[in-house]
Amino acid sequence: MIVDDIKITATAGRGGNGLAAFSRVKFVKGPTGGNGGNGGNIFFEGVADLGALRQFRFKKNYSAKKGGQGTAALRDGANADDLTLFVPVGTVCHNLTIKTDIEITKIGQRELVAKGGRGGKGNWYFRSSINTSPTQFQEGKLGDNFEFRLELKMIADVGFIGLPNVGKSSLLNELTNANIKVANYPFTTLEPNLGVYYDLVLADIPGLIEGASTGKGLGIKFLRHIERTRVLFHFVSAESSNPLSDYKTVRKELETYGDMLLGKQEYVFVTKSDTVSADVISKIKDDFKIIGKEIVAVSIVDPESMEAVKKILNRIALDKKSIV
Ligand SMILES: Nc1nc2c(ncn2[C@@H]2O[C@H](COP(=O)(O)OP(=O)(O)O)[C@@H](O)[C@H]2O)c(=O)[nH]1
Ligand SMILES: [Mg+2]
Repeated sequence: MIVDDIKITATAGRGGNGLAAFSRVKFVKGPTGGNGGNGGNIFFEGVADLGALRQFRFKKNYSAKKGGQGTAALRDGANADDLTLFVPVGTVCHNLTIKTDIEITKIGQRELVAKGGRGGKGNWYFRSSINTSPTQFQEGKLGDNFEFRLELKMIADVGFIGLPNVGKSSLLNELTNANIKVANYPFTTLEPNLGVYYDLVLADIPGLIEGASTGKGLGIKFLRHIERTRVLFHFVSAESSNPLSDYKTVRKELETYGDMLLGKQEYVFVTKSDTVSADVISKIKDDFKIIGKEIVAVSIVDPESMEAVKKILNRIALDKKSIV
């Protein structure tokens, strides 16, 4: 299971206290209390592992260590080690406490998200010509304590959308080694599945039904995974009594989610083309002419149509290279 939405708290380390101490050596009077070390910071760092949020399922509270206490003989406490939490590339880190968002988009991207408290000054720091024996010292400051919501928005290149049972998962299986459960009933795909086809990441989004935007079926929460996808493959089944109306149903749900999905480049895949006659396929293609998009008849048991799909994917891969 991919964990894609989870809350954690991050508490950076407290600074170490400064020390009030005096030299005990004869004739060498004066303050010798060192400063406290700084508390550990907390960082988020991007990794390729899409399952990385799983680690937060059971352990929800993360704390960095406290800075070392200042010691006598003017020795400062050690700065505490920083704590790094690894999150998948594509994670939006919402700081719920101070209402800011940071997005991790690259592997190795490292963001300071909770700053450790500063160490307190020891009494040596407070000496002056008028106060040669200060007893003053500071306590270490508290580190940041924030609550985060970590939301994974996968960065797929192509999103597979359509009603349930139209062959999305089957095609993904056929193209990649994703090996997803495929069955002839709605909602076998209960979470988005990802497959990799050469340089492209393909996301199979669980079937949308009429009313998904109002919470029917699996709802539309999975659509966030294709917010940043450039291309959509919109699947309609050749077996349907009215593929065009199926298409419109799904478009309506996309519209409710937000305009950003409607504007994407879209191919219409008329799937399971092996189950109907060539006449039916050309009638469906005619019906779809009014939407002005590329229509492709697809069947996973027809190698020729699979080649056509691969050609489209290769074209998308080339476009991707020219954009990056
Ligand atoms: N005859 C035929 N059946 C297919 C084809 N693609 C998928 N199916 C079947 O259609 C059903 C639903 O497929 P699935 O991939 O689970 O659909 P999804 O819900 O859109 O992911 C399964 O029983 C598949 O075996 C195809 O090209 N031809
Ligand atoms: Mg499926």
